[in-house]
Amino acid sequence: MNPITRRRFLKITGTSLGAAAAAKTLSVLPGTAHALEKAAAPSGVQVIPTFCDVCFWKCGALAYVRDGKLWKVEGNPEDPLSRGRLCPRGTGGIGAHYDPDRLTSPLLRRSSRGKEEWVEVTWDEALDYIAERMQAIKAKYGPESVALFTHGIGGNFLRHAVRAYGSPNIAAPSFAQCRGPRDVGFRLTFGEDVGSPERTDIANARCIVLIGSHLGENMHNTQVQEFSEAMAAGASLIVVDPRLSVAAGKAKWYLPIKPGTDMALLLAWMNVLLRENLYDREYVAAHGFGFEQFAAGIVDFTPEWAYPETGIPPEVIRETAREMARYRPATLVHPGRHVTWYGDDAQRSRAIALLNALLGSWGRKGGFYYPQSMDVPAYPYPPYPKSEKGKVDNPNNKYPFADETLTTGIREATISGKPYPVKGWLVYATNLIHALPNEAETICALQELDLLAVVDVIPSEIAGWADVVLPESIYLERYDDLNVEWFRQPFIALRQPVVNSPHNQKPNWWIARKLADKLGLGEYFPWKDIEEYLQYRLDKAGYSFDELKRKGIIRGEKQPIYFDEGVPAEFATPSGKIEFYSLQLAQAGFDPVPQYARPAEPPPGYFRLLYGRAPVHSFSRTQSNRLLMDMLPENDVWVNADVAARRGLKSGDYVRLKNQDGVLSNRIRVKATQRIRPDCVYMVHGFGHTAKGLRFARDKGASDAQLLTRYQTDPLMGGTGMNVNFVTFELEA
Ligand SMILES: Nc1nc2c(c(=O)[nH]1)N[C@H]1C(S)=C(S)[C@@H](COP(=O)(O)OP(=O)(O)OC[C@H]3O[C@@H](n4cnc5c(=O)[nH]c(N)nc54)[C@H](O)[C@@H]3O)O[C@H]1N2
Ligand SMILES: Nc1nc2c(c(=O)[nH]1)N[C@H]1C(S)=C(S)[C@@H](COP(=O)(O)OP(=O)(O)OC[C@H]3O[C@@H](n4cnc5c(=O)[nH]c(N)nc54)[C@H](O)[C@@H]3O)O[C@H]1N2
Ligand code: SF4
Ligand SMILES: [Mo]
Repeated sequence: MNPITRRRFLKITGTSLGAAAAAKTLSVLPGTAHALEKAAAPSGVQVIPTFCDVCFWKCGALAYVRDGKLWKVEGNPEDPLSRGRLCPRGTGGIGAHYDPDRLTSPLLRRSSRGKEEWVEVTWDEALDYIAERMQAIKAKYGPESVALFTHGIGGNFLRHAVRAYGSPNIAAPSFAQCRGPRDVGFRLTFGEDVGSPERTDIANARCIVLIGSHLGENMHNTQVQEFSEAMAAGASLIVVDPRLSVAAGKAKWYLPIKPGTDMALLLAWMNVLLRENLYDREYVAAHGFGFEQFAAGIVDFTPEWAYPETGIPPEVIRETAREMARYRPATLVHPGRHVTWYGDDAQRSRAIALLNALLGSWGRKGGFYYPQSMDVPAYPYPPYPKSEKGKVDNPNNKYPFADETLTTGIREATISGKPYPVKGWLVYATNLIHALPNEAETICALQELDLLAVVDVIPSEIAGWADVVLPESIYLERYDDLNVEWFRQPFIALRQPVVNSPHNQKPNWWIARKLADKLGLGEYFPWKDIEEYLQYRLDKAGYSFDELKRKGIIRGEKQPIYFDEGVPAEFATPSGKIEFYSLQLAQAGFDPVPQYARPAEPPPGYFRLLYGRAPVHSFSRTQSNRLLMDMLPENDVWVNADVAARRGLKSGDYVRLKNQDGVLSNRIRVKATQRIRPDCVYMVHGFGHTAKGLRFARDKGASDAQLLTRYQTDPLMGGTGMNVNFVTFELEA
């Protein structure tokens, strides 16, 4: 959530400092026994609460240590996100601690970049190397010429160090390669985004619409738990996906849409809601802006018009629109999360926002709630130096609605040297080779650098290109910054060390602090260690660090989360209303009401490459984890059964995928199935590792990222639509 939203939020919910102080006596809800008392631990067993980091959901966990060794991790019953249960990846997280392929010591490159030949060095040597080069870059080009790529809460202290050093160029793939278009589309419409964890009231929804979001494979814990509760309570489910996902298997309506045509379906749905007068007229009248122009803008998009685009028959479009209207406002059209698909993604997300607005679901039970948070002041650091040059990623505001930094924009600037050169990359916990489309461009950018330093836990592909590799302690071995969560109910969560790091790994806060020292930026790290830092923040907020260490979670008082409960219906848009018509978009030269553009067809003999998640893996980060690999050791490529038969392929055969630019994948097993349309194929992201040091993960399955040589950039906000690549099969002997 952006700061303006946060301030507004504090105002409207009355969460002043006083209210926060009053809330702290309710740190554990009455009647809830303490988690650690419940977890009856046998003697010799220690139970330590922390939160998970196998993905970014941050579930509260209880880690068990037996005879000094990490034994198991379970959900912390006190935690509103996990509710006492972890997903399989969370449970398997201990595999990261025991991974024999872990980085064990700082490494310095001893031959040319990418050769993966190293010498082990001390932490001082490694950090001196980085600091010297950072100082040289600063002297020659200015501090902005060092960029930080980072993903997740573990990057907080390095982010702080890089800001202190003077660079504003800090980017995460979670914007331009993930949820950016969604957040922009929703903010343009409601003035706020949906956040993470998403403010979706799945538990109370009576009708759920999933457009691609494959909940159940996409294993964000709370959402999956709420989803199964809603289904058990009889919610009606509509799933739109070219592939019969796990969720689609439970749907009342499954719409096997032609990939890339969701905008046509969304427009037709809204058209039906208007024509049949099924939308929430009162809600729209009270909160809408520009409704007349919007209605005029979508008048031609009938179900008959949408049919040849989407392949969804008009009656199905009508019936599903009526189904949504039947349950409104408790109808949730899920906004999705990884929405960088076709390059028109912010507008598609805006159409999803508008559909929700017609159903009156924003701010209503069963739709989108207003999340709450506790007030924990930031640590009072000296102000950061002002950057004269500004950010490098989005010159001349080319993408006017990009409100976070673009990873791919930094990459572009690194290659072109414009608007100014970028000469150093610090990379923390993001495997840019797998996370960014067009690997060749990434490698081209790397060749321009005077410094590439990577902090990772395993010898990932991006670490393989580094000049210096820094081995981090895994999340079960370290403290991180506090998680002051925005959720249905406010809470603070602590990540704390459960076991020691097995070798010479160090936590990010230690690395950031030490590097800042070597850069002469010690004043920005006035605390002696992270415990002092955490203690300070909690003291200022009036909470007890000891209590948090014991429980892992401190919960605040529940507050109103719906308009009906007293949340004021205010919208931080220019008009102060829900913008059915967007003047901001019109002024910037974009469609003020979403419009449809037909996606390109695959060349003959080619299939659109789609990809997604498996419940037991996270991105490219878990294929070295023996416990998780035991459950899914390689990915396969889903091929429509008729297509497979025509091509002489059967399930279990190995093929290579060749994309439109001639790039050939690693070998991958065919899964011939009726569960996917004949015009596309599907694979799980994250496999097909190539790094030498990943002795176990290497060559298992194929990498989707390698095949994504093309991407379509979203003109509103710079997101990279990646579902625009096509592949064909090469048979394996
Ligand atoms: N287990 C697990 N869970 C995760 C993660 C993980 O790594 N592992 N990562 C988390 C993160 S950060 C994210 S962003 C989310 C991502 O998960 P989601 O937000 O659910 O998004 P995608 O991965 O894009 O969704 C892929 C689905 O979209 C379908 N699809 C592809 N093209 C189209 C199309 O044109 N139209 C429609 N309607 N559907 C299409 C695919 O068939 C597939 O079912 O998952 C989160 N949850
Ligand atoms: N082709 C393709 N590209 C995608 C996606 C896709 O589905 N397909 N999904 C997109 C989405 S939705 C997202 S959110 C991004 C995700 O992108 P990333 O967050 O970059 O995901 P990973 O590829 O898993 O890279 C994470 C890296 O962090 C390392 N790591 C893990 N734990 C730690 C730790 O505790 N400390 C440190 N220092 N390092 C650690 C891992 O070893 C790995 O090298 O990718 C995006 N890009
Ligand atoms: S959803 Fe799973 S992997 Fe993600 S934080 Fe929660 S338990 Fe960990
Ligand atoms: Mo993501």
